[in-house]
Amino acid sequence: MLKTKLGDIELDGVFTNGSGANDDSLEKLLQIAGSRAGFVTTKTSTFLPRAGNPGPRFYTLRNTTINSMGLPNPGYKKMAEIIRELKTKTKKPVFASMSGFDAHEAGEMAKALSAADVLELNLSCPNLHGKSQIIYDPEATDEVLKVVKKSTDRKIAVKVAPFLDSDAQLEFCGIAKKRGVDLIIAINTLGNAMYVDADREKIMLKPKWGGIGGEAIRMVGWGNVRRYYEYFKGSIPIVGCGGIFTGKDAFAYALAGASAFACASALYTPEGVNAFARMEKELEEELKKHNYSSLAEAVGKAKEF
Ligand code: RRO
Repeated sequence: MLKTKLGDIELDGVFTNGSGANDDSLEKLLQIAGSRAGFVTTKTSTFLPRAGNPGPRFYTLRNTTINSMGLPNPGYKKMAEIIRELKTKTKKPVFASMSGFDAHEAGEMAKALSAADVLELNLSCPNLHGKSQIIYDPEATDEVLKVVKKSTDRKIAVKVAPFLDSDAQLEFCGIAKKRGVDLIIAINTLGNAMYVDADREKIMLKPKWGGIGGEAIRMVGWGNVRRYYEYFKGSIPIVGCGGIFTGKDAFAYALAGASAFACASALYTPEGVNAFARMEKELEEELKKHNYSSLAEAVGKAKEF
């Protein structure tokens, strides 16, 4: 059984569900809470309920996923009710993923969602076309963080997009530091992707473009995590996300600098939440094989040439 710490949050279990993987109802969240997940993350909620995009909107191809869900969720008021109910049934920390479309919405939502232990600001949904991802807009990011920080006494995590440009990532790091972000969840899916089926001569998602997750983005995940690790030097803990299917994948994320791990694509399999127990066992074996006596000891230890 592995334990970890994210700042002063102690976790019995080092994995969580990456927001979006079957986590929009009390029933699904309870299933995650009943597994070896160390904490539970909700589907991102918005100010108003949303049906999301028309389908088909999700595919798994080998170990890669593409989605254009479009933020289907019951709205933040209902999500706050679900979280309150969930908190009566589990002792595991609950992360409320949220996405306000502007700073005012975010502030209102943050108050209600403070029923959770941590507010996870999703500044990186790739599927809201006609609206730039907040994370890619430094001024908007700064404003949202300022307002949310004022509206809650909870810890604040930011779910970040894959940065394909290191200087843009470093600019975000400066804002996160200035605004007192407590945790980084890296990375969300890689947007602007498309699945074209050559045999059918067809774009397979109804909304055409979507975000890819899973194996295809794992190296981007490692690279982004490492950059946060080097910038924050351990002062802001990192949850690694992107293509984690095995304990060995998680071990590599730890070596890059992550202290816990979020899985999304891996949960869209018949194994479901049982994947957490399997990966935990595999990760324990990796740590032992490489002579680490705890996960904390391995964090950031990837050797360099
Ligand atoms: O619901 C979605 O379309 C979605 C979200 Br909110 C997100 O953060 N990442 C993603 O790949 N899909």
